[in-house]
Parts: sequence; C-alpha cells; structure tokens
Amino acid sequence: NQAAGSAAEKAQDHVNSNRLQDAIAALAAFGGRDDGGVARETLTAIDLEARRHLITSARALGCEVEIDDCANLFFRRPGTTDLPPVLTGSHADTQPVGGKLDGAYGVLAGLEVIAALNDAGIQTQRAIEVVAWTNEEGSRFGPGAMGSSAFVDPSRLPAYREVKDGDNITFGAAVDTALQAAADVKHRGLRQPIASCVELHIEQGPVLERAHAALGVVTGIQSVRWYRVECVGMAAHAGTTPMDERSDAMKAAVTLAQQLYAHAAAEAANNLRLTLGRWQVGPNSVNTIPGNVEFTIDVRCVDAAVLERFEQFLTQTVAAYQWRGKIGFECFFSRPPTIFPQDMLNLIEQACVRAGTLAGRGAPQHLTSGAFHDAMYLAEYCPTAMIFVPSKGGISHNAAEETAPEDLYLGVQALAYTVVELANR
Ligand code: HGY
Ligand code: MN
Ligand code: MN
Ligand code: MN
Repeated sequence: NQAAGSAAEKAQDHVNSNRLQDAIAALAAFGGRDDGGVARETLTAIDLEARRHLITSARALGCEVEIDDCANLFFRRPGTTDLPPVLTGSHADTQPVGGKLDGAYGVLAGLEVIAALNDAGIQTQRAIEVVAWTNEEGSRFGPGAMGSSAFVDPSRLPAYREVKDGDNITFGAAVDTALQAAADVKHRGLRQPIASCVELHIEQGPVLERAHAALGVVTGIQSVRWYRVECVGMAAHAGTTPMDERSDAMKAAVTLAQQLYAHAAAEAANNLRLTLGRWQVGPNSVNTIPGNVEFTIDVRCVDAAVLERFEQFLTQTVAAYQWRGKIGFECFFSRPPTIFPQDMLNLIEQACVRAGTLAGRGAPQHLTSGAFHDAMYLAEYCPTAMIFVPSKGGISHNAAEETAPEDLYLGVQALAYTVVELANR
C-alpha cells in the first residue's frame, strides 16, 4: 500500500507543534484554574462553552459537525468515498480538578491531524471523524464513559439519563440542555458505522517516563469496578451516648475501609489498585455521631479474577461486621479487561517507530493502560487501538498534569500516520 504510506508520511510531516500548543492552551482556558489545572466537568455550563469552541474550531477547518442522542460531538472531514469513516478523538470533560491534557489532548490531536491534512492537500478514501465523547470521567455522573458506552449500545442510554449528580440534576436533563445549546448542529443517532478507531491519550502513569520512551503502543486496558457502599447507623449525641451503645456509621465505614486496604495489600503481587475516593457523611457535624456514611470504591486489576476475589472479600467482610446498623453496597460500573487487536498494534508500532526515529528517540514501549478510556467500548465495536505519550512524574487527575511539548507533538505525528493509513484501506 505504498501510495497510502506516502500520504501517511506526508500527513505526519505536516503536523504543526505550535498550532497544537495554541489549541491546547485555548481549550484549557475553559475552566482554567490559577494552579494551571482545569475544572470542566461534563455538561456543566463551562463544558458547553468549550464544546461551542470546538464546534467553531472544527468548522474553521472545513469539518461538518454532528451531535448524537448522548450529546457526543463528531467533527467530520469527508473522504472521497462513502465508506464508513475512521474515528479518532477522545473526551473534553475533566475531573473536578483535572489537567489540561486528559482527554482534551486526544480531541485536539484529531483536529490537528485534520489541519495537517488540509495543509498537505491530502484527500483520504474514508472520511475522518474526530469525536468528543460525553462524560468519560464519570465524576459528576457515574459511571464513566457514558457517551462511548451508549454509542456502542444505545439500550444503555435510558438508565444513564436517570443518573443524578450532587445537585439532583439528571444526566438526561444535562444532555437535553447540551442538545439545545447545539441546535445549529446536525443531529444523528447513536451507533453509526465506523471502520476503525484510534485514541491518542496521555499515559497518566509513570511507565513511559521510567522507560525513557516517547511513545506507547497500548496493548489493552485493565479491568475496573466501581462500588457505592452505604453504612446506616443512627445519629446521636457525641457527648451523652456511651461508646458501647452507639450505631456509629463512621466506625463501621472506617473499619471496613481498613479491611479493604489490607486485602489490597495482600493482593499487591497482582497489582490490585484500590481507591476510596468520595465520602459523604450525614449529618456531618462535629458533635453528632454519624448516622450515615457513604463512600465509593474504585478497584482495578489487569487480572479480572482478582476483582472477582475482591468482590467476594467485600461481601464476606460486610456480612461479618457485627453492629446494630446495616451496611449495603452496589456495583455501578464494571468493565472486563480490553485487549486491542494485533493488526492494529502492528500499525500503531509502525507509526510510532517512524515518528520516534525521525525525532532521534528510541523505540515505542508496549504497555497496558492503567486508566480506562472510551476505546474500551469502541474495541467491542470495531478494530480499535490507542497511542500514549508520557506523563511527567506519572501525574494525572491533578492540576500538575504535564507532558513535554516534544512528546505531545510526536504523539500527534504517530496519530496522523495511523489515521491516514486506516482511511486509505
Ligand atoms: O478513571 C479513569 O481511568 C479515566 O481516566 N477516567
Ligand atoms: Mn481520559
Ligand atoms: Mn481521566
Ligand atoms: Mn478516555
């Protein structure tokens, strides 16, 4: 496929680092924080402003823009045929305190590839679509990756629409507001034909940096489960209630939490990762014994059997806890491990080797993603793969998230090569 190779190489060589940096800075302004981080949770007013900015930017590149029933945004560069498009992109929503690259980099990289194709005067057989998925983070509305999940399986959307955020706003109402704000954008259904998908993302961990690798060929994504645990005791007076007569929900929650951390430590050899990230205490008063404590569990592992073992331990430990109150839990997010197909890995490898070699950097590093991504759902639907660039200090989901401009540039070069190769197959 020599002709495509040269188009892919030409596209790679037209990626513009300064234009990419400007695009990253412009998007980061939406929800930008004094500490350099970004606060732009999904479908908030600031997220809608950022979406409008992306629509304007994509139209300036000659793209057609479409939006679907889950408010996923698609920026399309037509091809010379009507064959199903190649999809790239990522998510534009952030954690409550996130960085300016998580998700945003993949969306802007897709737009930079389109700008490079325009500069190079390249036409591809297949259209190229850049997507900005709705609610990848799952922090405002759980679970995560709702947009890509509903795209692949529309039957999931009704239940997602019922999910409420901390202010009792439903995801459905937030989606409808986003659709109204994009009334000038062509509407389309979910689950459209896609030939293949490539997502470029920062690693968000320390592997590439420690390996001194500029680029990562992502072989898969580890499994993940989210649980909500609720301890229901009885609120009572902190001063008058004897210790042996309390139904202290905080004591129950803290005891259970310690046991879960001990289990995680026992599973360290399997690299089980446990996070108890969000706690809500009722009535949350200095001098009232907590009557109600709810906390979340985020547990991950490359080996799904380890998560099964975790759930058994959680069930047994909850059942064994003796007190007057009760403890309940529910799993509200569960994804098996994702494995990307070998032929896609080979293409990503080829793209990374060329970009890395031209820059005098070493070979790309193969790794499993510790973070989940929208690509985990797309992998169920079409040939899918991911490219990583390093994260400084392995830090992410933190205002200090950072990647060297040179590495961000190489990542987009590898993406350009991959997308053009796929769009000419
Ligand atoms: O949590 C995750 O893995 C993703 O970054 N939202
Ligand atoms: Mn992300
Ligand atoms: Mn994230
Ligand atoms: Mn993602």
